[in-house]
Amino acid sequence: MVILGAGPAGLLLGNLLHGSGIDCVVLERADPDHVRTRARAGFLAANTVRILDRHGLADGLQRAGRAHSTCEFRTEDGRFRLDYGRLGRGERHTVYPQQELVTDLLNRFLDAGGRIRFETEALAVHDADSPHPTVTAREPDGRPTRWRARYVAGCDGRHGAARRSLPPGTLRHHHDHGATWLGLLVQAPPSLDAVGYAVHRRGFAGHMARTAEVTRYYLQCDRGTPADAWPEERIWHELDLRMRAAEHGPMHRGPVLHRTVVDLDSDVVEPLRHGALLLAGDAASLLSPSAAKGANLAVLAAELLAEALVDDLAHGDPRALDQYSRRCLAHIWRAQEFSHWMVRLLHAVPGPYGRSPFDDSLRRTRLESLRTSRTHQDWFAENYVGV
Ligand code: RFL
Repeated sequence: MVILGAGPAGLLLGNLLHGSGIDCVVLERADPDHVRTRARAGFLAANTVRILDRHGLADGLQRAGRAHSTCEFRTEDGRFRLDYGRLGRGERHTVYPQQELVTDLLNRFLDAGGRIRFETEALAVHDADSPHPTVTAREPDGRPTRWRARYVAGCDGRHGAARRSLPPGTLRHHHDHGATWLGLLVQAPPSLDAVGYAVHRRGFAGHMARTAEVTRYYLQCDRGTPADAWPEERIWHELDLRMRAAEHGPMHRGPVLHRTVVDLDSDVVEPLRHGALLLAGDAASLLSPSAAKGANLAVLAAELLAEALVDDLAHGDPRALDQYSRRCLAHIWRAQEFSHWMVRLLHAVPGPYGRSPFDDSLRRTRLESLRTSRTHQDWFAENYVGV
């Protein structure tokens, strides 16, 4: 078994397969330091925690993760909070930075004797329609190599080799939400004890705790804005205005540690299996970060895929593998639907004729319904934490 990519999907899959006695190797383009320090997600769904716990991989997040169950919306009509831990299914998030989770999974894999080749870039998957697929790769010294396997798991993200190797005619749904976020990691404690979503005519602003000392902020910006375009004074000015700091309290300032620009788009590959090539995580589907689902879906897919591969390879039962794509896509589309709804709740995305007062009024009405309707709040909570 060859696994492409050592993100949450590839490393969980590697741990589960190795733990079941399936011979596997992980090929990872980056070096170990980069893999262990890449800051991205932070909100783990209850189901993600259950999956990791079920396989004895939740020690770190149980030790250092923090339960989280409140979000706050700030709009032109005031602010309101939803204690989503008491709504819907009563589930919470666990805040645990993705790089910590990846480090835990990597350490566990290596301690158990798992094989991983860092700085080895997969170039293409060949003969996926045969029982003897191969992966061509480039070794750290630039030498080409070829890996043989019974199956190849494409967990190498959106721009990886798995996606490039899909047969012509594969369906790829793509949706550009039209909005762009400047993502910031700031060396400062969280400014509020909730996820903050600010809907403002200057654009969206978001606040998400990461640790007691580090906070993630998002600011909607124009498409094409370079990550370093805004000086720090402008960032704090925009955050203060959009989060309405004058009314609701100041933002805790600190140095900006990291910046990234994210165009909000979504895509889904269908199906997720092409003979011996199976896709999971961002390679299968990319979500806008509006609802914090990507890492959670990656974990869910890795468990589904691991169970199906063990059935096939260890017990000769191919049924779960045959159903993998259909089962995984059901979760993916549900997450896509909710993320899409969140994007429309939080943004005034200019259409071809500029800002639309009609869309603005719909958005305001949607927020008002969320503020006042218990039924709507239950639906929100179930989807917000669920994957
Ligand atoms: P990853 O984590 O991208 O890992 C893929 C790995 O594959 C390697 N790779 C290759 N290796 C070999 N050969 C090649 N040709 C290769 N090409 C790539 C890469 O180096 C990498 O190590 O994918 P995976 O495992 O599918 O996990 C997906 C998640 O990382 C992603 O969905 C989330 O980070 C998305 N996301 C969030 N998800 C959440 O659930 N909650 C959040 O709060 C959240 N916040 C975010 C996010 C993503 C963000 N960005 C950067 C788009 C915040 C941001 C800013």
